[in-house]
Amino acid sequence: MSPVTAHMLDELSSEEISQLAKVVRDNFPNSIRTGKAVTNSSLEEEGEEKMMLFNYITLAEPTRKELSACGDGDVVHERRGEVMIIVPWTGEAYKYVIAVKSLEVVKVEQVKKGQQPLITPDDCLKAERICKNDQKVKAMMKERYGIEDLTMLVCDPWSVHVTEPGMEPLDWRKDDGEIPARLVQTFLYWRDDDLDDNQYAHPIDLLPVVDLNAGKVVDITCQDVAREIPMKSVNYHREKLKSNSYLANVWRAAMKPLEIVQPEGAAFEVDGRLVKWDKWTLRVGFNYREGLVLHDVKYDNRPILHRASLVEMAVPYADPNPPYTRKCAFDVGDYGLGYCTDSLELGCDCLGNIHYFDATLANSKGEPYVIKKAVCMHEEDHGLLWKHVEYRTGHSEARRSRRLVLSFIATVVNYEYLFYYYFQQDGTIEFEIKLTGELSTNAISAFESNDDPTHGVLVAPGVNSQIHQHMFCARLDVAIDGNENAVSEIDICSDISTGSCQNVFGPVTTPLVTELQARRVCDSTKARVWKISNPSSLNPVTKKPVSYKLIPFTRGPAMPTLLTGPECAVTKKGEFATKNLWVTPYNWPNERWPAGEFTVQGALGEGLPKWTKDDRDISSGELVIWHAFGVVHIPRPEDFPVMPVEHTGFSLKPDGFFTGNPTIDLPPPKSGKSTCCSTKL
Ligand SMILES: [Cu+2]
Repeated sequence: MSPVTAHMLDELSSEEISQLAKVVRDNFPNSIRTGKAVTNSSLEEEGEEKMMLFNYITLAEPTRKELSACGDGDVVHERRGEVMIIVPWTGEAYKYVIAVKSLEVVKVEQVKKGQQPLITPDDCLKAERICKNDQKVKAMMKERYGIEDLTMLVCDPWSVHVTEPGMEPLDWRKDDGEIPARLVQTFLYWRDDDLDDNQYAHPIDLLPVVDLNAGKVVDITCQDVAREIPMKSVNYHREKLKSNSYLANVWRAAMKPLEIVQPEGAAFEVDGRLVKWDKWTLRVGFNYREGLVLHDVKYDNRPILHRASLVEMAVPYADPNPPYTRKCAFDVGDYGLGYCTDSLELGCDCLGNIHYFDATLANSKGEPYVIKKAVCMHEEDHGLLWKHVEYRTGHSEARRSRRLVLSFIATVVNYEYLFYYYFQQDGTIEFEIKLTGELSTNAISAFESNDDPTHGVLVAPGVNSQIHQHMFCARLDVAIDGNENAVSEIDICSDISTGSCQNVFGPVTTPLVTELQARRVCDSTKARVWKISNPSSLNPVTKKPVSYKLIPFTRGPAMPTLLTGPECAVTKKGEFATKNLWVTPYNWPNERWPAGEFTVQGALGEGLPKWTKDDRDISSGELVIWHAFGVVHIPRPEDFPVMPVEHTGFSLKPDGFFTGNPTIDLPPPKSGKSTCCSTKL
């Protein structure tokens, strides 16, 4: 049974996950359960069991209305869980909604045939096993490269997306009655001598496509003439670095230690998933798809965000040479950031006085597992918050900025995404994404010169790293001082019509009142921001609605929206990333995923473009802000073998939310540990 103290937003416990899985097994129609097994599977020889696959088991979060009905949430209400299962031998998928306490099945719906739920960690491993066991892959590896033992073969599992328009054909749309294919394309790499060798230095010109439902390879693409596998080792693993002759005396001189010390412990309080720090309160959530979710974010008990998370990411690759026209990923919808979340390491990933939150997820057998230390929470010194010196008297007042950081890290195949929410004492919230990890490299295409790829950068001999984008989408259920919110666009413009000296410039405010009007892009020439205000709460000083502004991240150059052409399938699926701002009326749980619920092989035009077509009224009410942003990644040799972090993100900053500097009451700082090391005092 669920614990009596469970909050409606608490994720499912291990016990609850097991119970829900059992309910689904018990309720699953016998006719389907006893269906015939797939044939000709590469894995049959391996003796793999045919079984119903649990795609995810997660909390079905309540609506705002349901949540407010239970007051402060301490009262036990009937939480609900959501379970997605796949039946490989029919190609069907079913979504169950089940009451967590009574275990009553509230709803069952069959997913439209052919729509594919995301690729789970188990699916990724299975795709690699199928590929490595495939007779044709074995034959081609022998024929093309003289390799018979595939122990060192690495098969990176990439989602397959729509192949039209303008993309390399790949037929997964089976005729009626056939089992729909559930496809994973596998980019192949070689490891030189052992499992620690960096495979991305050894890309192989061979692209098998696996059908997970059929359990076999259904397509292999390669160039007419095999390229030699690049064999120069380029490593980052500490053991390999030690032994590699090209880095003799590997480690530079170690610097003196830099430790973060909080002698009296951290300043935050944690009660279950409820966090209190300085004037902030928030609730920590986590699920298989979004990873970290923030609920009920308040400053000084005034609401700011009802819910916030990262809900999608479009990663198109810009190589027109087949088969790379198919290379793109929607990392949130395709793989699930929660599923890809790493267990963090104290003193390495996280420095200082850390509180960790674990995450509980389900594997494809419906069994719970725990990602220990999935979310890190700590405090950071963030330089000065404010300062002034009265130069006549020499008196100085300064306050240091301390911020609360909540973060998690996802490894999506080759790449690492580091997600950080920062809460500052002045009411500012920042969201920063750091991008690192390994470039997804490829053998240079036969169409390219050997040493100068047109659509990528040579990062090692024979190793091409293609140009690509990472376009993210954050979903913000805003609640600025309450539920009644409105959005406007603020541009800073010159006004040469006023006065004769033409010295006038200032903000021009445009209310965003319908969905189509609210599809907006950044304009750094106008310092464009978007203001979210509460018309029913006036600031006593300005007599205007209290507000926060959404500021696109200013670190680094201004970044464009999605750069793929208007007819490209990636653009049609990732249309959310063709604008930086969308605003919709709150519609939970129907409107959660900006590129659609099913992104793998999914239809074009789903999500935000579809919802906003009706041009609904957004002049005021419960609103959702969708902010798309990202980076264009022109790989550098310096990004190989592992990439120093790139940054992107945005800020939410109070603008007329307070009557003055909210940190004026911060006591003067003192640090007993800071020392003067200068010899000339
Ligand atoms: Cu990149």
